[in-house]
This record gives sequence, structure tokens and C-alpha cells, in this order.
Amino acid sequence: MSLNPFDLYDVASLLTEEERAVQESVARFTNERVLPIIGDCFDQGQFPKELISEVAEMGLLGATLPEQYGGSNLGYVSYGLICQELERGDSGLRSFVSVQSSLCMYPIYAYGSEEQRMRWLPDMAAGKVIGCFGLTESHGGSDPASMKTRATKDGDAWVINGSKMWITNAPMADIAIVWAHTEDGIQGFVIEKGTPGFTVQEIKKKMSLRASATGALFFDNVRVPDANRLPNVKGLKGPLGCLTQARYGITWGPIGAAQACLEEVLAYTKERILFGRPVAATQSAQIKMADMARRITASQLLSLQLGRLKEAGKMEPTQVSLAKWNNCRMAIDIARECRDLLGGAGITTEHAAIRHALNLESVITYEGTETVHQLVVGRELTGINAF
Ligand code: TGC
Ligand code: FAD
Repeated sequence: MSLNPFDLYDVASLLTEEERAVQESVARFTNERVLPIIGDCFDQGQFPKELISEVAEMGLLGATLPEQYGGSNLGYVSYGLICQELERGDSGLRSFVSVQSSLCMYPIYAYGSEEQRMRWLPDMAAGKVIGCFGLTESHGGSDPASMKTRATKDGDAWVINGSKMWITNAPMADIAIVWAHTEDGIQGFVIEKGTPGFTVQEIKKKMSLRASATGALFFDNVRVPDANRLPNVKGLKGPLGCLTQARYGITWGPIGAAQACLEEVLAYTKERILFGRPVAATQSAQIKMADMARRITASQLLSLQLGRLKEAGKMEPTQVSLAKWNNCRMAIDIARECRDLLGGAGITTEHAAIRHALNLESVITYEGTETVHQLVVGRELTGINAF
């Protein structure tokens, strides 16, 4: 076999030398440091905190930001490849990097003052300050404009009341980027751990993203200085702009999860002898695996072109919605089909398929559900807002 089964169209040949080097180094990290431990982390419901310093040393936190803020000044295709290779390990680790980079460092960089950038970004890039992003509230995450969290000006400070739900990294975060209604529209605030009235509760009993820490945030008359308000954006476009960054990376991540599942099932079906021949020698198994490769290949090309558009400053949110929808759907279907091809062996975390399938239930839900992204594309096509 001369083609790479996980890159049938030789997408690697479309990458620059730097992009290939980034992909190779993150792939090595995933193989050597993530895969040996991640099944146990998932079983135990633990995020592998011990990997944070290594991820930071590799320059994966705020990777696209300029070096003066601790970033690695990488292009967006490199960032996508980082997400892909991390999610080949586990969606939880990719989530950690997405939230830290796209949802926390990005708004400080894009909407913060120079003082705020210097105050937080270098320590965040070094993994010394961990962030979380509070937009969703319990009464309806798809409709963030309906948020009830409110910030009221009081002298040179703000008083924040409300709550946020389903917040990645919350239980271990040093700062929370919190979006709240104000007299002047929705604004973003950096709330530091330990601020009186600010509490965090871990969400337990998750069957998905078990190797990621998720929590709820509560604000009871939390007093925040005006110096912690992000001054350069007002309105829903602030948080939605962050989501566009994160969703872009998330289009790449599920490609890695799907590749991991296909790799596992290719090996398994060659070894598994049923009715006197390997399962891989049956027509139905080959058709299923060929179809997985077809969908993975299409998703790789979609994300690569999206990345090139982003690098050229031409990427539109609707294009991100199409790829987030397509690639999450592709990966969750493949993970479920791989679980099936593994038979009973597929129901334990000794194999990766069920872990990826369960994780992808979150990935297809967060950062805009599949329905939300379908309606964004439908609105673009028809010009009619169906929300
Ligand atoms: P609309 O009221 O029309 O627009 C408001 C303003 O925002 C602008 N805008 C965007 N800007 C940047 N990127 C986007 N994707 C944008 N979409 C809209 C828009 O131009 C407008 O600007 P202006 O200047 O006119 O005020 O809002 P809409 O109708 O477009 O939005 C509706 C809808 C449903 C698409 C939106 O509310 C939505 O996306 N809902 C889903 C919410 C969501 O995805 N939440 C995710 C929370 S964070 C998370 O899940 C993290 S998980 C992380 C992990 O663990 O990896
Ligand atoms: P709802 O919005 O209540 O949606 C329920 C159902 O209604 C869905 O099927 C949806 O598709 C459907 N629906 C919505 N609108 C329509 C419509 N117009 N027509 C038809 N159907 C519709 N949020 C953060 O802010 N920060 C985080 O770090 C974060 N991390 C997360 C981590 C995990 C593990 C999970 C599971 C979620 C996380 N979220 C986070 C929240 C996530 O963004 C929301 O779960 C998501 O936006 C959906 O909101 P919801 O759960 O309230 O569902």
C-alpha cells in the first residue's frame, strides 16, 4: 500500500515545512505522553494537569499570538494541526488548549488594553495562569443574548451578579473571562480566582469529556475593578468573535479523533478472524472503512482551505459553521461505527473508539450545536433568519 491511509490525498504535501514540523512534534507528544495515560484519565474523570507545563513549553498555548505576549507567532493552519494532533489523543486535552488559547488569550489580546495583555498573556502562554470562558447560562446556551448575568457600574468598579454553566477548565482556572449585560450592552470582564462572591462548582457525573474539568461559575455581588473590563468591544460580537476563533480550531480536532478510531479499527479487523477470515477481508467492513477514509479526506481538505482563507483574512463565520457541523458529524459517526466494528471489545476504554464517541457528544454540542450551525448556513443561503 503506497498511500497513507490517514491522509489519502497527501494533504501533508500542501503544508509548509514549518506546519509539517509543528504537526510532527505534536503528534510525537500525543503518542508518547498522551496515549499511554489518557484512557485512565477518562476512567477516573481526571484532567491530566501534569501535561500543562509540557504543552506550554512546546508553545501550544496562544500559539498564533505574537512572541512579545508569549505566543509562538504560528499561522492558523499550524494551530489547526495542533488541535488535530491533540484530539487524536483526546478531545479533553484539545478543549483545554482551545479554551486557553482561543477563548481566553484571544479576547485579552483582541479586546484588552496593552496593560491587560502584558499582565496576563505571558503567564497564560507559560501555563502559569489558566483561564476559563463564561458565556453559557443554564437556561439556554444556544441563545447567549438571553443571558441574565449583569454587571452594574459602581464608582470605578463593577458589581457582577449571575451564573454560568458548563464551563471548561473552571475548576482549575485562575481567571474567568465572563460576559455580562451592562447598560452599554454585553461586555467582557476578567474575574480573578478568590475575588469575594465568586465561587466555582465542579460538574460531576459526566459521561463525556471525562478527561476535562467542567464547572459552573456563580457571582454574588462580585466587585471587579474597571481595569479588569475588556475595553475594546461591546455587544454580542465580542464573545461570538472568540467563538469563531475556537470553532475554527474545533473543525480540525475531530479529524484527529476520527483518524485515531480508523487506525484502531484497521488493526483490529485485520487480526479478528470470524467465519474463517479476517473481518477486514469482508466486503461490508471494507466498505465501512473506505467510507470513513472518504469522509476524513473531505474534512481534511475543508479545514485546510478554511485555514488558508483565515490566513488570508477572508474567512467568514458561515464557512466556520459549515466545517464545524461537517467535521463533528463526520467524527462522531465514524467513532460510533468503529465502536460497532470492535464488537464487545469496543465498549471498554481499553479501546479508544467509545471514549472518542462519548467525547464527541460534547464537541458536537459545544461551540454551537449542530442545529445552530445548520441554521447559520441556512440563513446564509436563504437570507432568512430562522433562529
Ligand atoms: P446577531 O445578534 O445577529 O449578531 C450579533 C453581532 O455579532 C456578530 N456575529 C459574529 N461575530 C463574529 N463571529 C461570529 N460567528 C458572529 N456571529 C455574529 C454580528 O455581526 C453582530 O455584530 P454587530 O456589529 O452587528 O452587533 O447574532 P446571530 O443571530 O448571528 O447569533 C445567533 C447565534 C445562534 C448564531 C449565536 O447566538 C450563536 O452562535 N449561538 C451559539 C452559542 C455558542 O456557540 N456558545 C458556545 C459557548 S462557549 C463553548 O461552548 C466553549 S466549549 C470549549 C471547549 O471546551 O473546547
Ligand atoms: P440548548 O441551547 O438548550 O439547546 C437544546 C437543544 O435545542 C439542542 O439540541 C439545540 O440544537 C436545540 N436548538 C437550539 N436552538 C434551536 C432552534 N432555533 N431550532 C431548533 N432547535 C434548536 N460554554 C461556555 O460558555 N464555556 C465553556 O467553556 C463551555 N464548555 C463546555 C463544555 C462541555 C463539556 C459542554 C457539554 C458544554 C460547554 N459549554 C460551554 C456550553 C455549550 O456551549 C452549550 O452546551 C451549547 O451552546 C448548547 O447550549 P445548551 O446546552 O444550553 O443547549
